[in-house]
Amino acid sequence: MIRAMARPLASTLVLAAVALGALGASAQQVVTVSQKNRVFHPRQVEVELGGSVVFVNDDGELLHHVYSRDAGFAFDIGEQAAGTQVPVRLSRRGTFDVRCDIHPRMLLRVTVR
Ligand SMILES: [Cu+2]
Repeated sequence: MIRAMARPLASTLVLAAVALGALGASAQQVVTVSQKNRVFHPRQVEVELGGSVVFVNDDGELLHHVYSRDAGFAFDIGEQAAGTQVPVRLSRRGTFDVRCDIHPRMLLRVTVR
């Protein structure tokens, strides 16, 4: 009798854990920033702590190379081919600048709340 009941209970617990995991993932904010005509669109974004900025190269055949060297926020995704997307997760509050190593005029300001 005890054995017969243990199984459905275990299945229910597994389902609950999966549902919680899905909720946690959907709660994390994802902001898309496009790179087109050698400009970030938009040029300024706000993202919640733990969220991500997804950098999309929408620029025909142009390479881009997104990075930040601001203290505490430094990252470098390397050369990014047109048509690709690269997510960057934000794990610290503050404001920092993002630039392109190939096109020095490109500038994006990111604020993590
Ligand atoms: Cu660029």
